[in-house]
Amino acid sequence: MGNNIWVVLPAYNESLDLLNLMTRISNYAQWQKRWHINLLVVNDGSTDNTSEIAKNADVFCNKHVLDIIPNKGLANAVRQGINYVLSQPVCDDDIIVIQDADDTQSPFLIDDMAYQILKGSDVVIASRYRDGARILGLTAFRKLTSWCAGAIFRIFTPIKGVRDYTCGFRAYRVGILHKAKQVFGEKFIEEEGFACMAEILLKLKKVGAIFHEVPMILRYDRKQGASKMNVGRTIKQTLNLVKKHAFR
Ligand SMILES: Nc1nc2c(ncn2[C@@H]2O[C@H](COP(=O)(O)OP(=O)(O)O)[C@@H](O)[C@H]2O)c(=O)[nH]1
Ligand SMILES: [Mg+2]
Repeated sequence: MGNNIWVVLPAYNESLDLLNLMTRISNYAQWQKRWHINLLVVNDGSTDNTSEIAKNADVFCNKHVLDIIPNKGLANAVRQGINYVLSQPVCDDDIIVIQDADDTQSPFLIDDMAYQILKGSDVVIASRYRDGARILGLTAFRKLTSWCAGAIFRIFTPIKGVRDYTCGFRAYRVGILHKAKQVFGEKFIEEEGFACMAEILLKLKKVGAIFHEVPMILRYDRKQGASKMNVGRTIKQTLNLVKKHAFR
């Protein structure tokens, strides 16, 4: 049985929201009794004081800060974050949670996600498209683009148990990530930018992962900083990814 949860936060210029989130993760770590919580902030060449905030934050769990200089994008940060955790003394039943650093997703949901992993899932997604989910404060345009992306993936690259292909808040069993690294090596995450989120699911499907979703309340209204997503580029990357993987 695993005892460790590693919460990985890819962070690029998140000085306005990071401390609030780290405090909530600390509260979660203090409240729960089941897991040993480790927090890894992957500061991706931020030009604000994200790195200092991460280093100075006083939290009720083990804390690591990885500085990448200069900024290389979300996919690289996720790749390096996963590699960092896999190089630590972890076992296959430990869990890696990746979530946005913008304080829009509650860390207390980690409890439900980890429980689903204990029950046998390899990947658990905090989903915007399950009963009980809510999206607060996101523009209609962003809601529409996310929904369309989901519809395209469901039609062309369906994965059993998955409705939300693009949300970054997920829990992964360490064993399934090890397996994907064995099979794909450095090609596990090839896409750049936000498209890597869907790519990770498609690659994990190929190594036989079991997927599950729990409903998430997305509190975009809490976000103080600007979104880092370039919508036009993400749409282009998404369509390319679907083309590569469709009907395989
Ligand atoms: N490491 C890294 N993280 C990034 C980059 N761009 C965005 N992110 C992070 O990816 C996550 C998602 O970005 P976010 O602005 O929350 O997107 P949105 O919530 O979809 O508007 C956040 O944790 C960002 O800090 C980047 O260039 N590098
Ligand atoms: Mg976000």
